[in-house]
Amino acid sequence: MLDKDFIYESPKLTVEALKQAIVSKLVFDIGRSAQEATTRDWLNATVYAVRDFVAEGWIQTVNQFREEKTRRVYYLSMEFLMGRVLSNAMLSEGVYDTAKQALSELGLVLEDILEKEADPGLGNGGLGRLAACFMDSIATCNLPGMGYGIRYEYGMFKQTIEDGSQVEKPDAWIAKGAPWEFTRASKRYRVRFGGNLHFEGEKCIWTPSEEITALAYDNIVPGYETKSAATLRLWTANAGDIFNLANFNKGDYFGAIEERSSIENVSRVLYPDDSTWAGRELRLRQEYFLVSASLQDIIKRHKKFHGGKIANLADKVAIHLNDTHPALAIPELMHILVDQEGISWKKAWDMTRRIFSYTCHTLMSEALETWPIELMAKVLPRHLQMIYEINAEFLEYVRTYVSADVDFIRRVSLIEEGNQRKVRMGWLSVVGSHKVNGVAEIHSDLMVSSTFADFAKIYPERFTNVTNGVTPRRWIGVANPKLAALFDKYIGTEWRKDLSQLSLLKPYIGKPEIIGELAKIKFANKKRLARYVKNTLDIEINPNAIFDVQVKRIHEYKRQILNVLQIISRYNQMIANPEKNWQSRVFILAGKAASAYYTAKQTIRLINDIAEVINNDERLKGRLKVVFIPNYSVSIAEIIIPAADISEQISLAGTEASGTSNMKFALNGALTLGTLDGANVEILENVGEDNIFIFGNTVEQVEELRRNGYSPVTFYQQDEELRQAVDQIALGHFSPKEPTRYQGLIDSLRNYDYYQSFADFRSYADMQAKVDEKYQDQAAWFNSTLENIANMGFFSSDRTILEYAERIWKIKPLKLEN
Ligand code: KOT
Repeated sequence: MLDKDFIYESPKLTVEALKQAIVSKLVFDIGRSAQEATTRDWLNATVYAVRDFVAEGWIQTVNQFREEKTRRVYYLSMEFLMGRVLSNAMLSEGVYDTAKQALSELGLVLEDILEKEADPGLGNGGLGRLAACFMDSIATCNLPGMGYGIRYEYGMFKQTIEDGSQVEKPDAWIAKGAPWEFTRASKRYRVRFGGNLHFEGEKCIWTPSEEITALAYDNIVPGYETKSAATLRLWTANAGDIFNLANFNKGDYFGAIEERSSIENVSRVLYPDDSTWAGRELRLRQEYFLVSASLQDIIKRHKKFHGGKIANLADKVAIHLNDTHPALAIPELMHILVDQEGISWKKAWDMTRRIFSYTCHTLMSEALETWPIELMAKVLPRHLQMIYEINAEFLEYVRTYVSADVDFIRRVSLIEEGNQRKVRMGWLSVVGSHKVNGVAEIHSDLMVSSTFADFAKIYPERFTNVTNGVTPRRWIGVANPKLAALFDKYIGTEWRKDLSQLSLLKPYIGKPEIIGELAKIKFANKKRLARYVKNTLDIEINPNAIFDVQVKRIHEYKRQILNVLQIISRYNQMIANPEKNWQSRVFILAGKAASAYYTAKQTIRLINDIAEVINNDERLKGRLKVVFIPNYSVSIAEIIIPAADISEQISLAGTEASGTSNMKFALNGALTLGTLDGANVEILENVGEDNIFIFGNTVEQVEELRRNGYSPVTFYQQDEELRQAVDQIALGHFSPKEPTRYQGLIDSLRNYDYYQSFADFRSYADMQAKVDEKYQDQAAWFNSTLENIANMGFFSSDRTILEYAERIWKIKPLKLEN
C-alpha cells in the first residue's frame, strides 16, 4: 500500500507500544478478550488507542489558545460531512504503518478494520463536506477556531435501489457506537422557545414556554503533522428531567413522555434537502437550537478567559455563518447583549456586525430561506421583535443615505410583504455581517449582480470572493495512497501541507517514466472500483475502458439528464455503426435525490432503466456500460474519485455556485468535462485549455436564450440524434413494461427544459467525441492528467481557509510550543 520511505512516521510510537495499547483498550475499555473480540471490537480498541494519541496534542492546543487569549473563529454550520476518521487520523499522526504492523502482529488486517467504521452522514453534500474540509484545514494550519453543529441521531438517509428506484432507509450511525466523541456532561445549556413578550418601559421581557437542554459532544479533528487539533462540538437535544407535569398529574403518563420525545426530536434527523429549503417548523427549531447553544457556549468561554468582561467580545471573537441556516445567531446575539448584558442597542449592533461574516453557497432562488412571520412569532417571538427593530433601523439608513425609491426599499426590506409575510434570512445575514462571500469567482460576481445587487449598492465593500478548496490529506492521502506515494517520490512530502508544491511536478511533464507510473496507478484504482462494482452490483466493468463519472446530488440544475441523453445517443450510434472502432466507456453515476423531489427520483430510475437495456445488449460487446452506484457518501467517493478518467461537471452555466468534486477529481488525475460554471472556470484558468474539455453556453448566452424565449423544441427538431434519444425515452424504449413512465419528464423537457439541456446537447456530444479521440493516445492523455494535477495546487482548502483567516476573520495561525 503506502510507500514506507515517504510516509511521515511518528518517532514516539513503536509497534510494540501500539499493540499493547490496543489490547489494553480491548480488555479494559471494551471488556472483551482477544479471543472473543469481533472486528468491530478491534476497530473500537484501535480507535481508542489512536484517540489517546491525538488527544494529547489537542489538549495542549486548547490550553495554548486559552493562555494566549487569542482572537478565534467559530464556524457555525447545520452540516458537517466528516467521513470516516480513523485512517485520516493515523496518517495525520504518522502512525498508519505502525498500526498496520501492530494489527498484523495481532493477526488482523488493517483494511478490514477500517471498513467497519461508520461514515457519519451529517450533511447533504457540498456545503457539509466543505465544512469538514475547513475543519481539517483549521487544524492543520494551527488556526484558533472551532466548529459547532448538530449531532443528528439520523444523518443523511441510506439509499438503496429497488426495482431501479431510490428507497430511503434510516441510518442509525450512533447505534454502531461513536468511539471518537467525548461526551461533555458539564456542557449543557438551556434552549428556550415560544411564550410571549411584555415591555417594562423600554425593556422587552421574553417569557418562553418551552425548554430543551443541549448537551455537547466533542470530536477531535487532528491537524496533519502538527500537534494542533481542532474541536468540532456537536449538540444533542435532551429533555432532561423535565417533562410535562400538567399531563403527568392528569394521569396522562404517555402524554408526558410524548412531550419528552417531541423535544428530543430537535436533533433527531438531518433534513435531506440540498439546494432547496424545507420551511418546516422543526427545521426552524433545529436552527435556533444550534445557534442558542453555541452562542451561550462561546460567550461563557469568552467571559472565562477575559475576567467576566464582554465589552471586548468583538475583538476576540469571529463567528462565521455557513449559509443562512445559522443566521438566527444575529438576533440571538443582539438578544443576549441587549436583554441580558444590558448593552445599548447601538453598541450591541456595532459589536454584532464586527463579529459575523456570512458565506452564500447558492444562486438558486428556491434555496433562499424565508420564514413566515406567524411561525417565527410562535417559535421565537423575541427574535422576530429584534428583526423588526434591525429592519426599521436599516431601512431608515437606506432611505437617508442610499435611495428613497419605494420599490428599492420594498426589495431590500428584511420582511417580504405579500399574502404571507416572511423574514428574509439572506438579507438579515448581509445586514448583520461585515463580510459576505461567494464560493467561486463567477458565483461571487453573479451574487453581486443578481441576488444581492441592491445590497451591493448599499454596502459595496462588504462583498467578496473566497474560492472553495478541498483537503489534500483526505482527497489524495486517504483516498489515493498510491498517487500520494508517487508525489512523495518525485516532489517530497510537503505538498500535503502546501499544495502549491504540486507545481514541482511540471519538470516531469513529458517524461515517460512518471507518466507510465501515473497510468499504472490509475489502472489499479480502476480495478479497485471495478471490484467494488462487481461485489455490490454484480456488474462487470472493464478497467481498460474510459471511466466517465458524474457523482453528486441528483438535481435538475446539475443536469444528470444531459448525461443520460448523451449516453443514449452514443448507444444508438454504436448500434447503427457496429463496424466502427468504438472506444470502450463505462458511465458511472451516483447521488441521492431529496426524498420529496419527484423529478430527481425519476432521473435515478431512468438511469437504472437505461443501464438495464444497455448492459444487457450483446451487440455492444461490453464496450458500453452504465452503472448507478447506490448510497453515494464520503467513503464511497473515496473509492470512485481516484478511479475516474473523466469528471462530469455539466451544470447549466450560472447555477452551480462552485462545486468541489470538480477539484477532487482533477487532483486525482481525471480530466474535467464541464461547462463554464462555478469553479470549473478557475480550473480552466489554472490548467489551461489543452487539459480540460469545456463545452456549452456561457452565462451570458444562457441569459440571452431566456430573454428571447428559449424554445427547447427547436433544438429537438434540429438535432436528429437528440430527437431520437428523447423519443426513445418518451416511447418507453427503456421501460417496456410501463411505456409512459417518463412521459411527464419528457413533456417538461420538450416544453420548458428550464436548465437548457437541449441547448447544450450538441456541443456536449461533440466534446465527448473529442474525449474518445484524446484517449486513443495514452501517452498524451496521461501527460495531460499530469499537467492538470501540477496546476491544481490552488484548490487546497488550506489556501481557502487562510484567505478567510486573513481577509475576513482577522485571525492568525498559532506558533505551537514544543
Ligand atoms: C443548500 C440549501 C440552501 C442554500 C445552499 C445550499 C447548498 C449549497 N448546499 N450545498 N451547496 C453547495 O455548496 C458547495 C460548497 O460551497 C458548492 O460547491 C456547491 O456548488 C453548492 O451547491
